[in-house]
Parts: sequence; structure tokens; C-alpha cells
Amino acid sequence: MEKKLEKAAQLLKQSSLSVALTGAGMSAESGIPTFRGKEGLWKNFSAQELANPQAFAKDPQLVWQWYNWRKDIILQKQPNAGHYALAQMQEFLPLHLVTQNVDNLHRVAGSQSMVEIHGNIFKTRCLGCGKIDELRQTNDDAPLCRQCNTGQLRPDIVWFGESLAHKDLQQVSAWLSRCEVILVIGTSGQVYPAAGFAAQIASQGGSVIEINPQPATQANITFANASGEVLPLLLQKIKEL
Ligand code: BV8
Repeated sequence: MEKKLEKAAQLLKQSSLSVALTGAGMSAESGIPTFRGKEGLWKNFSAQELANPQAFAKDPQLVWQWYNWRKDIILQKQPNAGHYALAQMQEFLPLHLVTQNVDNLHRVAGSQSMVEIHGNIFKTRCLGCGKIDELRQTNDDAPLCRQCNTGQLRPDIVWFGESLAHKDLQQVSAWLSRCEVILVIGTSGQVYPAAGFAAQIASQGGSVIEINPQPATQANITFANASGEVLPLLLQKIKEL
């Protein structure tokens, strides 16, 4: 582990621009279930039933119940040592964060330069007037827009079959095109376009570092350990350089 930490710290320190791509495994040690693990969110539900626009059109209350259930879990949780270490790393390095997570924990931990490519569970979008708002309470399975009064609200989340926000894709593409090192943390690499980012960096001659107890990516350096364990150690190494 020591040698890999030194090598990873050097790669990140020497890089003129690096990207951290995170998935649900980043928040596992905060007590938030991942999607596809044995305790995964999708053990009882499948994406087909819930995380897609057809499901919402068919039964908005069911979809709101799923997201409200997840919000209630997240509202009781805190960022873990991995979130805080990553946020501090961003103070030492030109490291930009691209997260697939919608749980807001990177923001709570202090990460600044970040794009939430699948949205944020505490944001809503009005189907009537398009207004993006914040909604933290979870007692209403069919919330209505406060601005236009008639518009139904949906979670401001990117569902399967929906394109990522144009401005997010632009920002992520700009970072990836200049990225020399990508740090892939806690993702099973099954959802596109995020699942293609590491291969893109490798194809342009960059380095891939993965942190995942069940590695899922071709990487130059692999830590088959928990992110909450590795990231603080990696931060320490970077500080020593
Ligand atoms: C799109 C909603 C254009 C938010 C989610 C090719 C190109 C483009 C699109 C596609 C394509 N092929 C197919 C598609 C369509 C689709 C797709 O990728 N389907 C897959 C299933 C094949 N993609 C889309 O629809 C995307 N839209 O590209 O638009 C388009 C549209 C249609 C057709 C073509 C193009 C939209 C994708 C967004 C979907 N929204 N969820 C929400 O409710 O949360 S995806 C969902 O999965 C979550 O957002 C989550 O972030 C994401 C990825 O899951 P992971 O984060 O990886 O979580 P998982 O549980 O799988 O893995 C956890 C990992 O952590 C494990 O590896 C585990 O070992 C590890 N771990 C556990 N503990 C720890 C740990 N690691 C570290 N430390 C620990 N302690």
C-alpha cells in the first residue's frame, strides 16, 4: 500500500489537471446504501420501476416515495473521512470532482469545484415553469411548485434515458479533455456516460487510479480498499510531497 500511495500522490501532484469521479461507494461508509451491492437500494426496487421518466409519468407518488425514503436516510447521515479528505485534496491540487452521487455529501464536506452529473436529491424541477428549487422536507409525495402553483415538481435528478444537463456535460468534457490523472472512487462503472470516463483518460495517455474494494476499472494503480480508509492516507502523502 505504501508504495502505491507514494506513486499515486506523485502522479496527482505532478498533474496539471486531475479529476475525481465518484459513485455510491464513496458514501457507503456514511451508511448510505449503494445501488447494486448486497444491501443495495435496488435490492427491493429496480431502476426500471423508479429512476426513469416513464415510471414518474405512470406513478409520480411511488417515485416520490422512493426519493423521500432515500432523502430521509441521507438527512440522518454525515460525510465520511473520504469526503473530507477529497475536499482537502482539492485545496492542494488542480483536482475537479465529478460525482454520480445525488446525496449532497461532497458539498457538505466542503468540495468546491464539482459537478453533480446525475443531479441532487434535494433539488426539484417544476414540470410547469421549469423552476429549480430546493426541497428538504419529505412529507409530501406530490409536491407542487411554489412559483407557478399548478406545476407538478419532479426530483431534479437525471434518470435513465435522460441526457445529462448540457452545461454539466460541457464542464465535464472541458475537464476530461485536459485531464492527466483520473481518480475513480466507489463506482461499479456500469452507468454511462460516466462509465466511459476512465477509458477516455487512458486513451489520451493519462493515468487511472481506482479505489474500490471490488475493483471495476482498468487502472494503472488499484487500491482494493474502502475510500474512507485510502483517501486520508493519500491526502497525507500529498501533503508530504
Ligand atoms: C444519457 C438516478 C444520453 C439518480 C441514475 C452509452 C452512452 C450513453 C448512455 C448510455 C449508453 N449505454 C446505455 C446508456 C443508457 C444509460 C445507461 O448507462 N444504462 C446502463 C445501465 C447500461 N445511461 C443513461 O441513460 C444516462 N443518460 O447518457 O443520456 C442517452 C440516453 C439514452 C440512450 C443513450 C444515450 C443517464 C444515467 C443516469 C442514470 N441515473 N440514477 C439516482 O436516483 O441516484 S444511475 C445510478 O447509478 C446512480 O446515479 C449511481 O450514481 C449510478 C452509478 O452507480 P454507482 O455509483 O457505480 O453505484 P453501484 O452501487 O453500482 O456501485 C457502487 C460501487 O462502490 C461498487 O463497485 C462497490 O464495490 C463500491 N464500494 C462499496 N463500498 C465502498 C466502495 N468503494 C469504495 N469504498 C467503499 N467503502
